[in-house]
Amino acid sequence: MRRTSWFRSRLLSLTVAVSMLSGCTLLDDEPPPGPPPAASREIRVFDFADAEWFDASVSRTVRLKDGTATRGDDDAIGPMEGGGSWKLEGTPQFADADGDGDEDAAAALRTSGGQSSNVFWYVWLWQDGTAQQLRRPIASTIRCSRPIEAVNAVTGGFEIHAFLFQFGRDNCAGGGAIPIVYVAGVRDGWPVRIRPQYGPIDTCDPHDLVVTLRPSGLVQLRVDSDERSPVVEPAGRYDSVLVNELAVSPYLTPQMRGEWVLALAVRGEERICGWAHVDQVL
Ligand SMILES: [Ca+2]
Repeated sequence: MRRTSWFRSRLLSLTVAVSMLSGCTLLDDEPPPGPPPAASREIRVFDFADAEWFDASVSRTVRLKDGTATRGDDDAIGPMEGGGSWKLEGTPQFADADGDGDEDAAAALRTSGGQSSNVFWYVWLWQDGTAQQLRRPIASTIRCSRPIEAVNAVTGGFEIHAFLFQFGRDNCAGGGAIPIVYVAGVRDGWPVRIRPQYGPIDTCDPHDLVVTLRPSGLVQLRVDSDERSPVVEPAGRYDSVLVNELAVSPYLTPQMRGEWVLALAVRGEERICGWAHVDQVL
């Protein structure tokens, strides 16, 4: 309190001095200093248990009622063979993830059935008076990976505590062993990692990205495997770019490898994670 009074008195005396010098009355023209307005909390009353969700784990839309949904085997293919069931998982968390002043939510959907046992966390943005789900998850766990430890609201987004599943190192019984912590936010409508380093939601695992490429031209890193997604940084030249073995496997056709690759770009001591178009790195 004492510091506040001191600060106010300093501000007042400074303002008076400036007014006297300039001959105008700043006190009348300037709004009083104070904290920014609190984020709107309207999303807290949104009913996630009775809403339409997009399940990215099986690429389906599902309508929850009282927090659950079931579907028979009518159109089941692949992982949902035998039908599936869905359930609102955990407790939604609230934070302003895109910085527009309105609180957004992170909420999770569990998918069960066939070979599926998935939990995906999604951001729901508060827009136009309602909550709108982003289709790309900010955290996900599937049958063989360990459960997500926690998703907590923090300043500017959601902090995820999870375990990294490493193909070839971890097995289905044990799940992932390496703990990872990151904060997810939203930029231009895309889920992104905002801490500890800005980039994709995906983890650039140095144990997985072991193939060194030396692209001669500019490489544009993006936060997702999509030309419309935000850039991680301006297109640049890198000492090298690390990708996984599948990205260069001679046993896969270009179609199977896809047009995008998760890459760890090396520039001196820096390591920048992002999605690169294969034409720029191969
Ligand atoms: Ca917001």
